[in-house]
Amino acid sequence: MRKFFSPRQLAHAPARELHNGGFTAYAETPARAETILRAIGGAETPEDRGDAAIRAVHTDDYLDFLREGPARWAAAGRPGDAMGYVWPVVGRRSLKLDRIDGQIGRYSFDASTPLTAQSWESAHASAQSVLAATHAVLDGERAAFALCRPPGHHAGADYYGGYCYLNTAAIAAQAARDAGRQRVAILDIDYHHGNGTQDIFWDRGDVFYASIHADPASDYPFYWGHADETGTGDGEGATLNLPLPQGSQLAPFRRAQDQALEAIARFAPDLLVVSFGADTWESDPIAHFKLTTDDYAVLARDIAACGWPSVIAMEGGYAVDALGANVASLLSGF
Ligand code: OKP
Ligand code: ZN
Repeated sequence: MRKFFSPRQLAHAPARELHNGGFTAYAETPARAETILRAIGGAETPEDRGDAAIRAVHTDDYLDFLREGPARWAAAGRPGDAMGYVWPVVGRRSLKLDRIDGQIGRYSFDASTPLTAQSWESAHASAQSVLAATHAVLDGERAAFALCRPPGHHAGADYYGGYCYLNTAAIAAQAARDAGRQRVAILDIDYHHGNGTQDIFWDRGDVFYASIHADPASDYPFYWGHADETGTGDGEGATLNLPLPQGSQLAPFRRAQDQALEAIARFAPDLLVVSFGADTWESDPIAHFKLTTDDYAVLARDIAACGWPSVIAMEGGYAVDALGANVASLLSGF
């Protein structure tokens, strides 16, 4: 299988995050990518295809903010990484404010995702990796892997959060649409609900979004991912949320994935994007499912058996010592 990763994806390295009321070391580290890279025997560096496919998903003003926010933060005399502390209550106007703190609130949704001077470079490179994998599949590969880091599925068209800045799965799906594939499905098997991906395709019938994740009644991101969220307008019925309780092992996870795959089969996609998080692993430090390393090969075989050309985009997974083996197990199943 072809695999893609750019060394530029290592530059982004926030120092710390707000976690349960205190500051802790940032969980989404460059070491995650390095350990995956070692376990899968390296990856091709993607060519830089520029911004067009990113602009097909994200708004221009949001991308300007990702690039220019860190300099505005420094110009305000602030040390370290840009971090927000005030957000517009849902329903407030999306005002174009000059103050850096107001802008952070406007373009993000949580306090666990700092913006650094390197975030744009790494997020842009992460998008190039998923675009390279997508084009490999469009050109005939059965499956390709993008070692996306920073991850993407929490980022919306105009917001970042959950360690995500550019929505790589959405960029892949939209690139496939723009290359003439009529129907694209996204299967999100990260521990957390992919709220950004859901929002981006919420009112569209051409991209199906199915997610298996921890019940948002108990887990981040809380405000998305409930079973009654099914899309709207042309997208009514094209979103499928399958929340599971903390502690879930392979059996219930596999049943939920079968349900998702059956729904995707009815949708009949021309291409599948898999948002893969290994934070479903039994000892992940920030998550609470109970999958084993071998389980990822089982899940991957079930997906591969459906026969859809597949782009696999890396999302979460924070047990760095086990991460390489977990990703290698998943890829072995394809
Ligand atoms: C990103 B991905 C809980 C803080 C939650 C954000 C989690 C982002 C997960 N105290 N931090 O879906 O793996
Ligand atoms: Zn996650």
